[in-house]
Amino acid sequence: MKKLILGLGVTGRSCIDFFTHNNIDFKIFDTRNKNMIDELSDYESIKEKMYFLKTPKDFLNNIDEVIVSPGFNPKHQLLEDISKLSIPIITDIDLFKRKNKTKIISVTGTNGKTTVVSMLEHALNGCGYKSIACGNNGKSPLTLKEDYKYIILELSSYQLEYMTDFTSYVSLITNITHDHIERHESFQKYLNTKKNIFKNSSNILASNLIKNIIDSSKDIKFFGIENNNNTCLINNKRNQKITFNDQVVCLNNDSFAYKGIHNLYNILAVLSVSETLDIDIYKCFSQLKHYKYLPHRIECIKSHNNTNWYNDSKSTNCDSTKAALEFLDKNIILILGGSKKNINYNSLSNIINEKVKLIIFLGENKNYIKTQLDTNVPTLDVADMNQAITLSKKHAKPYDSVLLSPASPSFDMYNDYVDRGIAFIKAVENIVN
Ligand code: UMA
Repeated sequence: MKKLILGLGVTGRSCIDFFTHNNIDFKIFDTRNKNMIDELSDYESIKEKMYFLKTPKDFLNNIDEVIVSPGFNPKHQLLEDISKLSIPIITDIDLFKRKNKTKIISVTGTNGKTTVVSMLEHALNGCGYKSIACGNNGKSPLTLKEDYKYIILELSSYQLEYMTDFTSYVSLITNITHDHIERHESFQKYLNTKKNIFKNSSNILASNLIKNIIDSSKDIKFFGIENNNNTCLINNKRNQKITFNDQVVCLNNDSFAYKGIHNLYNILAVLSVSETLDIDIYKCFSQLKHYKYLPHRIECIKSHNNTNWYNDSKSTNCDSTKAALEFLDKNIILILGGSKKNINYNSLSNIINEKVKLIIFLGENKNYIKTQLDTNVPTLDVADMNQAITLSKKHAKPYDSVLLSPASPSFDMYNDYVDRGIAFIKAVENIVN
């Protein structure tokens, strides 16, 4: 009997290494043409195990388990055939959990999950608990080589859709807003997939932002801000010792600046986990003081003639762009757009009217966004990043901000959001001086 791996990306490659190392027989299928796959030469020794584009007859004979990559199209005929034959479908995460019994902290959410797992990794290690963040942040847990006290798993809805083993010591949802509707078909289905994270979890934590949309019969402990009295909530309890203003959060005599209200929520998420793990909250807080934010998230990459240039390429939906606009002062030149996605851009109209002085549209969905936005803000269309930067420079006055926050994926022009962010940084370096 053999395993079948679907998809030859980060996940598929980690499965190949795992099976090879453990002497388990396998084959791989990827729907792309093999000419499109990078570094195929790395797999010369197993090329007879690899199949591309179409599967031969009787391909599923002798297959006892399928490991599917998160991005693999759930409607692909092969998955239907696999289900008809009742062959179990699992993920790299399930495979990992079979072999490794370390306590797991699972994190999901529409936005903020990579930041929360990296903040947790930073804080737990700083407090003396050896931990690592992996999963949707790009590191398959199957590649881990060392022992850890805690494994922090970032889980996307794509992974949660295919996973079978949800066991976690702590599971946490940062927030849930409209996203990935192409894949999940409706918000309700997307929400239900996200809620899988709570199955078989010893401690369930969630932001109070989603209190109204999740099942309160579950034993959920909420964290967040109670707006009516500006109090912080940690695991259902008001914590009067944590105070904050627009920029700074304090715990007794300790304080540090945070980057936008969405990051205050992320900080409270981390403090909730640390309390759940019985870690001293003061110690955890003082570790967070030294946390360095990840690139491509409201990252100030240049200040020139009193104009700040921000790279927020990670923004692939309206809520993250809204968070960036809320964080910055008025008079923003906003570079918006990318590849098409089924979201309603009208939710950005109010904040754009309040804060933005010019929208520069870049990307294939510019007309789609325009038909949905209800604003009187002037707009310009550009064909590439250099043009976007040249025009931003022309229109920027002292104390304005220029913000790349596309509220869209990047695949129309770039490999991913990192590639897009790097293109922005390079163009700013070349043009703004
Ligand atoms: N493939 C097919 N058929 C398909 C779709 C894909 O054969 O229908 C093949 C592709 O040709 C490619 C491989 O599958 O060879 C790619 O698989 P994949 O899309 O699952 O990508 P991986 O490289 O395995 O990366 C995945 C996650 N990608 C997606 O969920 C789309 C990565 O998240 C994650 O870091 C990685 O596993 C490790 O866990 C990326 C992401 O964009 C960063 N995630 C989305 C998000 O954060 O919004 C969900």
